[in-house]
Amino acid sequence: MSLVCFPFKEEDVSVVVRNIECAASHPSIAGVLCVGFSKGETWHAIESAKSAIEQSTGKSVILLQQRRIGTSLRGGKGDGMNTALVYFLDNTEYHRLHFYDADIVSFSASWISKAEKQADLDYDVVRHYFPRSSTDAMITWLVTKIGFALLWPNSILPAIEQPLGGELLVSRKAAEILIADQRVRDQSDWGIDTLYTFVMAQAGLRMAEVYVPEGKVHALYGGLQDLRTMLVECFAAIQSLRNEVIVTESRYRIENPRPVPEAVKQKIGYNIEKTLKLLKSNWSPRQKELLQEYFDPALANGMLHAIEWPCWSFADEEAWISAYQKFLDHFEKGDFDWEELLFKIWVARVLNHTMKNVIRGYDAALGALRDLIWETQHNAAIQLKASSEAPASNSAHAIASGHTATEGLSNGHQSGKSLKNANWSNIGAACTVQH
Ligand SMILES: Nc1nc2c(ncn2[C@@H]2O[C@H](COP(=O)(O)OP(=O)(O)O)[C@@H](O)[C@H]2O)c(=O)[nH]1
Ligand SMILES: [Mg+2]
Repeated sequence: MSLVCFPFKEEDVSVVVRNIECAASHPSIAGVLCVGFSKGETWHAIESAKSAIEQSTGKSVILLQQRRIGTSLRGGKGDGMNTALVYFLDNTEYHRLHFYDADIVSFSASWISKAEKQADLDYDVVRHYFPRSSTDAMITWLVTKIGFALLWPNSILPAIEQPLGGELLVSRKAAEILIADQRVRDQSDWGIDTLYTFVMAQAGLRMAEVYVPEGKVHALYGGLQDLRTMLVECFAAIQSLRNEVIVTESRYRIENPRPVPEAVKQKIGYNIEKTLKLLKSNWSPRQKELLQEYFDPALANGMLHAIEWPCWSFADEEAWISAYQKFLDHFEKGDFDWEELLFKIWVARVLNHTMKNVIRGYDAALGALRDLIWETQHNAAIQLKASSEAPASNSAHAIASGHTATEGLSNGHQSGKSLKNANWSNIGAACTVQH
């Protein structure tokens, strides 16, 4: 029998309670663990509903406040998920642990059944993946998947559809590996999903992805501004891993997707007008200096023009890959100016994607995102191959230092220019400023 965990902060209580009831009613589930950030309104609503659910289902509902497991980073969802791992490992009557976000309106028993059925084939990890709108998942595509493709192009990481997804099942073996890892315990913030996914791949765990055709309908953000903390923490998580190597192979299986529902295809995931203002906001003289010191002139000039007039065509795929490598080397989490630059350049990239790819239709937009990952992965793998075939002294350095393909790309010799030939449609012209 399995345990389901819902990590929660403050959510629509009727949705949360319904989800707890749904999980507790499932025949494979013996207990539902709710791990709260604090004892707020949602906590009290669960507390009030708990005994009625226990009586009607005959299952235990456990309500825990998250422990402070990490010590250096902000205490957030990572502490919540790690608190659940510790509880699961201490309570050996449960064989598997499922995680689901508490705010999912479309959650149903079939999500649990799908994961259980796949885990019966001895997968250590089963992840759910969903149809997404073409402007959704911009952190996943542009930060996590790009980072995985650049840094570990030969691993399974770039192939994982939704590496930041909070819906997954882990076996006891996977939970033990995760919690034994100091890097996981330390990642108490939004970076936790990156760390879980990375450590699973590095440990060579058997991983499967199952497709949920109805999609994940959940609480929406007001605009890209609300994603700033998540962006910074997810990027910093990748950056913290940049010198790691993956030598193991994982067994990996993915269920084919189905046609994407029309409602998902037509959804625009953020407010474009509100977002345009973000390019003009919070500039400091130091941000402009950093921009000019570290980034390609076309990108730097484009960002400076965007302060005066809304423009984004400079933030194309190639510019993003090149900037990403600069951030990998120089970004400093906690430094406001670096965080603002990452955020604003990402905003410009999201706008560019929207205006260049999304307007050509859903399939073209998703195609452009997939091509970007594929080309980035391919180029990084070529670099890695070249460095391993280089004369002994060079390759010895690459291996001994644990460096990966991006070193070759970012140390000035290639500077992202090897990506020039990538098969990205280059529709955007240089930014022009109109008054
Ligand atoms: N325990 C705990 N749960 C959190 C925390 N932050 C977010 N959550 C929960 O994690 C899940 C995912 O968060 P959400 O804001 O919906 O992220 P998104 O779906 O990626 O936009 C939801 O159930 C949140 O209530 C936290 O600091 N601690
Ligand atoms: Mg959500």
